[in-house]
Amino acid sequence: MKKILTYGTFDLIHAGHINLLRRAKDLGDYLVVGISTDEFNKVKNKQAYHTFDNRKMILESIRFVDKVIPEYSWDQKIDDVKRYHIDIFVMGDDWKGQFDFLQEYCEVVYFPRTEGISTSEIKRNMNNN
Ligand code: C2G
Repeated sequence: MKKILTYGTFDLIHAGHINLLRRAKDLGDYLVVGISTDEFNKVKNKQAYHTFDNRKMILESIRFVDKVIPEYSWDQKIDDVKRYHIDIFVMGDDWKGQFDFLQEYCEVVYFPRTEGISTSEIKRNMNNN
């Protein structure tokens, strides 16, 4: 069984997130997603609209996703790769190069971001209406 791992806030889930999750799952058989806790979002300077529990529930309902774990620190990735026996780590290419240190433990793949859509853009449009 080929196991895949990715992380994110996944707030106001949209086609860009779904494209990433689908392509990640297409690389293997089992997709683990680390979803940022509300506390870790503060560290990332991100203010999510949905709470961790709501974002987790939504992710768990996506058919590409097999397991959702909390992301509470920048420093948990190596432990997670080992704990879940991950074969491929995946992120969008806005993170290109940032996680190459994981190549010692698993393959690292950066997918092109989906252009023209982002959670912050959605929030901006909502605020302007
Ligand atoms: N993404 C994408 N296309 C978009 C928007 C997002 O491919 N239009 C991807 C991002 O590149 C990321 C994933 O979807 O791989 C989740 O995006 P975010 O929720 O914005 O995640 P981020 O805040 O970048 O958190 O430790 C890693 C961090 O937790 C990543």
